[in-house]
Amino acid sequence: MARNKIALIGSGQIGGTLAHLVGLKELGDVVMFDIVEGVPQGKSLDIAQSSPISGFDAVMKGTNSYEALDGADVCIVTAGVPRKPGMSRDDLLSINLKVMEQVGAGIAKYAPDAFVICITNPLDAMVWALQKSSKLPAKKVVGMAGVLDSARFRYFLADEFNVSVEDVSAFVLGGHGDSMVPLVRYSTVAGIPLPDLVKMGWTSQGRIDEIVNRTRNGGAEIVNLLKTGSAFYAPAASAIAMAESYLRDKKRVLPCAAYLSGEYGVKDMYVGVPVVIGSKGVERIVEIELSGKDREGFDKSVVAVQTLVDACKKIAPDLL
Ligand code: A3D
Repeated sequence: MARNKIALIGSGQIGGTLAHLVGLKELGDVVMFDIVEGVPQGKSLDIAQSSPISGFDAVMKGTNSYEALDGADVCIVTAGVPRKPGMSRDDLLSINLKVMEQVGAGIAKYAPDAFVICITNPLDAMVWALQKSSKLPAKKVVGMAGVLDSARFRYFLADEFNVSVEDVSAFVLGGHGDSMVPLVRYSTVAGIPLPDLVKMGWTSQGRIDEIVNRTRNGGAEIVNLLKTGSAFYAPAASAIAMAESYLRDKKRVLPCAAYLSGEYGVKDMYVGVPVVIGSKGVERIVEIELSGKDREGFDKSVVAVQTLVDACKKIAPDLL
């Protein structure tokens, strides 16, 4: 059986980590693309040279030409500029919107059957722009954010309870960033919801609130520590989980920025919701009932995404 082809558009911090993970997990051959000459070529050669030691077989190719994307099964897009300290994800909007238009055209021409995962920030608006500019079916274009946000939540909870991360599941909805909505009552340790763990004396409501806040600011915490860029190991691992679910038809239920056409009362927008990812792309949108504070938080988050999408429409009216 021929190997899958995975195109990484953007070969920076996340792109390089993605290529390494694709190799280690033997998901397929890799094409690394970037506008900077030498970077995708150098990183792919370096990773290829690690393959005899790590024990994987994969073609690793670096390129500055969209042609090399030809026939890719999965495209993971990180092209653009990351946040610097003091810069919000929204400041990135106009720069990265232009990048999405170029990348969308390249994917449309050379990889129209691919499953496309967008990581570039501001995520919910960029994935929308990427789908519009590539014109690929909406179920084949998703944004990575929820897997990362929920992984952060899971990690902090596992640390709090001193239990394995494997036994903690977490549920995060809404847009990526400060408006994300971690759903405490759907987050569990071995199936026990967090409010029950508070009743059992494992932790206090105050500590849960602190962890929720830390999760919301998870990206900024790392930006402030690194000073020269944003998180890349966990974002890359998150996108790989999504790509793997598609390529291996695992049908995992993962929180992703998905195109909504009426679900959750939202139309023509990408918002973070749980979806089933299988060989057809987004095979199902899981619509849970929201009430009270959760609904309020979700609606607020939708308004934040809408503002960004409206700004995109203003800058690039031809995207519609
Ligand atoms: P970085 O290491 O700067 O890599 C970006 C790469 O994109 C660089 O190598 C650039 O040369 C390249 N690039 C710029 N313009 C183009 C273009 N027009 N075509 C092709 N390549 C181009 O950044 P990074 O890898 O750390 O982050 C990539 C993106 O992911 C940024 O927008 C981040 O803000 C975003 N990000 C999102 C999350 C989410 O959870 C959604 C988390 C972390 C980072």
